[in-house]
Amino acid sequence: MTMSPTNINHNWSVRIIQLLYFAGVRDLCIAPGSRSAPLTIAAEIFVNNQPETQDPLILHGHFDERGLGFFALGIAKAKIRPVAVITTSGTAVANLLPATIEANQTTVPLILLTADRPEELLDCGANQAIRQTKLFGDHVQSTLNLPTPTEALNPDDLTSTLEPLFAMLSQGPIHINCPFRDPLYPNNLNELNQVTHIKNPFTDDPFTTPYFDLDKATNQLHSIPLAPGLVVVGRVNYEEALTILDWAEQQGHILVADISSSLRLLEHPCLLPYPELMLASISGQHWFNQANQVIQFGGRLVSKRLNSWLATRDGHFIISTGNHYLDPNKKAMQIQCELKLACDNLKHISVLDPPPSQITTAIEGLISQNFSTSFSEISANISISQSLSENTSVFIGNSLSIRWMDLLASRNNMMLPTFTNRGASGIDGLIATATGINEAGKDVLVVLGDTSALHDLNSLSLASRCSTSVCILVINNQGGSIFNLLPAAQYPEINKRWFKCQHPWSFEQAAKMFQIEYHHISDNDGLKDQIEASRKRRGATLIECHFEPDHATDIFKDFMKQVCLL
Ligand SMILES: Cc1ncc(C[n+]2csc(CCOP(=O)(O)OP(=O)(O)O)c2C)c(N)n1
Ligand SMILES: [Mg+2]
Repeated sequence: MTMSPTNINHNWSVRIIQLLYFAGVRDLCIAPGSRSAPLTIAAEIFVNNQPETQDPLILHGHFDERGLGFFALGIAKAKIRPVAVITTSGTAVANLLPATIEANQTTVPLILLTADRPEELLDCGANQAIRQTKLFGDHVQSTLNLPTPTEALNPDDLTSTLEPLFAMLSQGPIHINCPFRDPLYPNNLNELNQVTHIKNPFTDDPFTTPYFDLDKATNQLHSIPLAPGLVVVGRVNYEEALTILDWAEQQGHILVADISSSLRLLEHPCLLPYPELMLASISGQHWFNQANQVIQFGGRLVSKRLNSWLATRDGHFIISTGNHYLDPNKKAMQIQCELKLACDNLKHISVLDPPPSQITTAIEGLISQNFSTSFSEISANISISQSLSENTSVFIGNSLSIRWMDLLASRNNMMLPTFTNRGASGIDGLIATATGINEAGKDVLVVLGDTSALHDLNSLSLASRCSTSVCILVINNQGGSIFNLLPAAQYPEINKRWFKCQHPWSFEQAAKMFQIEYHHISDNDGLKDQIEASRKRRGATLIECHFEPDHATDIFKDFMKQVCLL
């Protein structure tokens, strides 16, 4: 019996969705479009037919593929599991590139399902038909161009085609290009075949397939010398951060934690307070310099000072789950393995005793002297770090906020999942990423600059539908003030126009457009109160603080002169 053309596309698409589910996908993000209609309809039908007892697949929609890609990235980071995205053909696909780059740099498992015209409609002037398979270049682990489904192709064969691709997810995103021939829509949903439930055809969970050489990693870990050293923690996920802290507690080791590690904001005897300020001070530097070797978990340290210091050490070992090399100084030996395995095999190393507590007291004294009375961009970031509460995930935007937080954030008695987009350090997609993080069920507090917020304005529509609290803090210094700390500052007029892109705008009307609660705040206590109030409210709140463009960077330079003398 011949199958109707809509059912050929439908059976193929249902099987793709089923295999995604067996690969561990529980969140599927969908952007609108006709070419992807078979996948979208199959996803909807799959979801409507899933047994109540099963861990459900959840569908998320958004009109903008660029924001949707970042939203998916946020979900994958927060849930620590693969997330799939469906787009139509053409430039819709290209809009996934920024989020894909970030995912690939930081080994986040995204699955890009891009619908396409069949081969016979490419390079012949057909509408919305572009060459898609090379669009992601080196920024995906692999691209697969599926055949256009026909009656001759058996959906069962998709298992062996997709399994090796899914096995690459532990290292980052994969791209599956899905051509479909018309008709793309059934005349009636009832004409589509029922979903036939299948058993999981994968022998292993593809996402957890071992991706490193166990013997090699174990030997490398044991070869790390005993010498007195330091342990630095860079970007690791929350579960990995817990494992490392647990190990440090058992071994009595002190950790130097980067802001992207989820450990920097925690007050704990195993965590060095204010690592970067410590390293900037004379007495702190003296302490750091006693360490000959450094073991680093995860990579991409925010602190340039720490990176420069690492270049001066005799031994530097980076332990990372990913296969990207992570030492900008190009000196470190990198060991690829699970961080838990590393902790289990690092019982032999010796680490410096913590520095004298007077250094911390002196640093805290300077912070309080400089930033506790007046309201500045820096004091606002400190107030934010003091207003965090249980059940919150923190997402810190690139540019100055992440630097203020890394340098100056107060410590709390809670360990909060902390996220950043430091793979490629883009200022794009930050609101979308934060709303994706919110899908893991915790409240989210995101702090970002005004230019970054302008970049991702339409993602406020994603924020407007969040069911738990999302507090979006926009530090509006009228442009990209980071350039005040860069050589561009030597030419004030050029800096203002071409680097900072100074502007007069405020976000009140944007919040209104997306029906988001808005507050303009101009003092530290007001900021703390409003963060607290936003937590009690469900949904999104946009809090904006205005500052003069050059104020924070000027007072910061003065402050650092005082720190250096400690
Ligand atoms: C997508 C992208 N474009 C450009 C840049 C370069 N860049 C880095 S920081 C920055 C300015 C950010 O301004 P804002 O968000 O207002 O933060 P502030 O510097 O004021 O803290 C720019 C343009 C980038 N990192 N990513
Ligand atoms: Mg700014």
